[in-house]
Amino acid sequence: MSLLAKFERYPLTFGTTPIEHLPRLSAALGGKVQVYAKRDDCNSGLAMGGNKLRKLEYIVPDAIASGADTLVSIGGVQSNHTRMVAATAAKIGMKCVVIQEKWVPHYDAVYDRVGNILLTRLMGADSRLVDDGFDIGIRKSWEDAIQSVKDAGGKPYPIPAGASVHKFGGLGYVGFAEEVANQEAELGFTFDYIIVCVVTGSTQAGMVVGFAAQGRADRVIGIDASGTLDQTRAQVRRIVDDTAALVGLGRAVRDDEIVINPDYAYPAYGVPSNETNDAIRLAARTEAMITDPVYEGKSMQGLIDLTRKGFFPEGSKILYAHLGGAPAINGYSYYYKDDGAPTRPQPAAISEPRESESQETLPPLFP
Ligand code: 5PA
Repeated sequence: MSLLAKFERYPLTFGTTPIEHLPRLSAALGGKVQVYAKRDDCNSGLAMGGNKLRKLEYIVPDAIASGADTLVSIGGVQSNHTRMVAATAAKIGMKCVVIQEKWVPHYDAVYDRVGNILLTRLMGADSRLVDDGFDIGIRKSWEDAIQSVKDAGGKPYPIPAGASVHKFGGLGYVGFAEEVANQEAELGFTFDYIIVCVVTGSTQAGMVVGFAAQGRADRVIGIDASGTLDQTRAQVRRIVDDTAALVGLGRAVRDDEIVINPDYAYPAYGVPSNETNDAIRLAARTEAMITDPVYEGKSMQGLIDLTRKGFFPEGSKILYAHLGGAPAINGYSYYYKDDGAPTRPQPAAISEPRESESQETLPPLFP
């Protein structure tokens, strides 16, 4: 029986997300492992969807029951989470205030006008830009926003960054783990590893609890994109414990069941390295799968690098959790302005193929 049976869920997504085989990406990485993606980036018709909606499905019933009229949340300027809170507010007929902090040392002329923040404004949220820097913790700017709603006679419902330290924030991704198990039964095989980007923690924490119930939490490899590993790890640990108690997992999750790899967060949260950009290009050019420079590009970089280093035993089936986030790439257009031109950058994984049979059978990408 589902660990989530006793919790109310307000549907914001289409339901079970597809698992897609990525044969051209697998071949470009040498063909020794097979890569699949679980497409949580395609999970909803609400403002381009993504991981936050799985979490918000378990938070909305509480928001409605509280009698609130305004959802109040926080993120960076190009936050996917604040976009999803704005979408949820529009869909359930509430108002929305979102604080957008200056989390990212990235300067692009239209960074605060396109992508996520454009959609957030379009959906009618009161989006407030503030100068504070990156921090996944509880923020004064957010508390001030909650107070400002009260001062104006409204009833706020607070949702923390990434919906992560909300009491129900971990539930959605417990459901992800159960969904994967059901899909594996249909597919006739099981995945050996799950790759997931981690920043505020509740996505991985929920998965860890869900997969712990199946005895394989340590197969969830978190790829840190925060660059503040200790804080992120501590937050994942806390959410795992709270969520495990909430769903009645029935045992403590050990520290070694929480796996977070810090190697791909450089140079900073929200700033892609050359390797991140190469990873984004490779996924785009082999599978037309769009990843972003802040989150999924970094977990894709981790997947690619770990595969090339031989971290995954030959024959492994790897499930890449695609959590959404593509709208932010519009704020990073300068990196890709020469792509597609004769002098365009070549992703290392394509321009310097490793020896492999399957690599040789690939059609040329840049004839
Ligand atoms: C985000 C988060 P967690 O925060 O649950 O660890 O998820 C990381 C993550 N992928 C992974 C995408 C596309 C994400 O948007 N985004 C935050 C945001 O404000 O958008 C919470 C940081």
